[in-house]
Amino acid sequence: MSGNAPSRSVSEKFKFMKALDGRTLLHALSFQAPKIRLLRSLLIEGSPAMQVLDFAVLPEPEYDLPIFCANFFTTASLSIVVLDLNPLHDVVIQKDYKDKYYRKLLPLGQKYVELLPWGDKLTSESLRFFSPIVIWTKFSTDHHKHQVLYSAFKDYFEAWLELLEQAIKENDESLIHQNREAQHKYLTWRAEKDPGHPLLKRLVGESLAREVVRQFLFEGVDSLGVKSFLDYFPEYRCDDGTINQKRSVIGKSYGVRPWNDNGEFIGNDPT
Ligand code: BLA
Repeated sequence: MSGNAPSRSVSEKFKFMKALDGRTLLHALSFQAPKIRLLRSLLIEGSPAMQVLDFAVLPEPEYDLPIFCANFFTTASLSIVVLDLNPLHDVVIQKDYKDKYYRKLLPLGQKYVELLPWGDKLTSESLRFFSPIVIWTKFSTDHHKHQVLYSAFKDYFEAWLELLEQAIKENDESLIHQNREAQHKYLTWRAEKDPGHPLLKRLVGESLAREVVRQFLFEGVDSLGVKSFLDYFPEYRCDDGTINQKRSVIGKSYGVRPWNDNGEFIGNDPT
């Protein structure tokens, strides 16, 4: 590459990618806006009938807003879904944070509890990034369910946009720091352990997958903070100081929804 060629922006570089199979297409979009540090979406159109939407909106650190997260993986037979306003701060310990954002949204969560039921056991560590209204579901792919999911997506996104509109900028430096670090911890978790990584590696190869993950999907992981994965999640440290490659050190748990109708966590014991 010539020395004075303009460097391509991140979104340009990942805008359209063709997978190693020569057929699957990956399409990336990203935006910034007032109050929004990063809105990004990765759409994967594979064959036969494999589709992925990984859509997230990450606020500026001056706002303690939840992170909007829509994660849909579907094949001809199976759909795996996470749809949530992922809490920025702990909603089990920090009751004031939970009440601030989720108390009013509990009826919205209730609306989909039966239509999109709890998707059985999952990586236990994921639970701390989920809110009392999380939709975590797995189902045999069918058109009707996809319509319900689309309706849930619209409802959840509208609810999040309303929170965004009402959000007031924080001026206290120490609170802004806490927000920034919480977002960095979230990005650090997902950049290392997101369940989609193995498939992404198979599709585009290890090196491009790593770039997509660190520079696009979870952009900010290398700039918002200096702590490492093991600083945040020391339980993953192996004897030789490396990161345990297992996705979970606890294993899978929470076979039933661990939140009650009042949004209280009732799954203290991950078994
Ligand atoms: C599976 N994706 C899953 C599962 C969850 C999530 C909970 C079930 C497996 C498990 O228990 O871990 C999603 N987990 C999340 C999210 C958070 C979390 C959103 O902790 C947020 C904190 N998914 C993608 C992309 C691909 C993808 C880009 O986002 C593919 C390129 C695929 N997700 C994917 C696949 C599975 C999956 C293939 C099944 C893999 C498995 O169960 O091992």
